[in-house]
Amino acid sequence: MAQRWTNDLTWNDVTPEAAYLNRRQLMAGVAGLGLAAALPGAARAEADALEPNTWEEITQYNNYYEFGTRKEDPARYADSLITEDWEVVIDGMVDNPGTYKFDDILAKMTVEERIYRFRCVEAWSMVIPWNGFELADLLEMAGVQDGATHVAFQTANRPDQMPGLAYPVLDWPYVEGLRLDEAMHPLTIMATGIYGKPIPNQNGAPMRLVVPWKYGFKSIKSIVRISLVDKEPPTSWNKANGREYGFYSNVNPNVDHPRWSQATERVIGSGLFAKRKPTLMFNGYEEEVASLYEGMDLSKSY
Ligand SMILES: Nc1nc2c(c(=O)[nH]1)N[C@H]1C(S)=C(S)[C@@H](COP(=O)(O)O)O[C@H]1N2
Ligand SMILES: [Mo]
Repeated sequence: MAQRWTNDLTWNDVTPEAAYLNRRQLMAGVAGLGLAAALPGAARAEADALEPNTWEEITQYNNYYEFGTRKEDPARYADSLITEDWEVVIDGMVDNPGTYKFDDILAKMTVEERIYRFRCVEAWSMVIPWNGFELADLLEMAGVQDGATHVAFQTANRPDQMPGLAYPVLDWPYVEGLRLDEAMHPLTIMATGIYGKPIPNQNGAPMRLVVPWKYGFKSIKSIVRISLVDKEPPTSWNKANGREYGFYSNVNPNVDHPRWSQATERVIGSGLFAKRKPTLMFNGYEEEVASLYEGMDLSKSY
């Protein structure tokens, strides 16, 4: 008698990985055009060896306090954020200030896949296959003026769509900042997708910053304003607790958080008895970014 077999997998189970493979093939195809080659050499070779987390891990375990402080809250509540007709204000020390439609920005930018390590200050980590464009390209479009030294970013502030804003966990809206040379670095991207699909709301749709050598909280989500300024801008976590969260927040296994060690990290998806691995200096991007901090005392400029 023929053995009965029921398939308990649906296309939902396989689509993200399938899309990912197609994306990889696509990238292999465009490498000759120089798009994939844009990623600095060592980081690019490295990315090929990284094993990304699953779609489920990346989209069900999130920090996005505008939707609640539990890891499962953003996946549950962030659908209420309306991302259609999204606009981004670019202002401050730029030649072309204005309100830009997200769709118009995206049409002008070169979107690439970037597989990056992602290390939260809470000492967990993932590997995420982002799609996005270099922030430098957007800043060049805006025309950065002489004298600008930093870039300030702001998240949407919509109490009707973001239930977490009812709680004074942070001084809303969420704000972040980078030094201009950090913002212009080729590893710094604006992510608009994951696994070749549009970035889900819980991960910061329609456009969020990704700075892979810094703790995750620097990677501000759902950006509505980008301002070129001439001094270090205030940042949400630094305002909340300056002793625990500095402006730089570069991943550094030698500088512990006042309440826990940063020497190792819990690898998300490695099971109940989660595997820990050693945290790497600048999250493994030392070769690319260490020169930005030459001469700085990293225990003081944390
Ligand atoms: N606006 C906003 N951006 C945010 C946060 C947030 O609460 N609000 N959390 C940060 C933190 S602490 C981390 S670790 C990452 C998490 O990104 P992910 O959910 O895509 O993994 O988003 C960062 N960006
Ligand atoms: Mo984080």
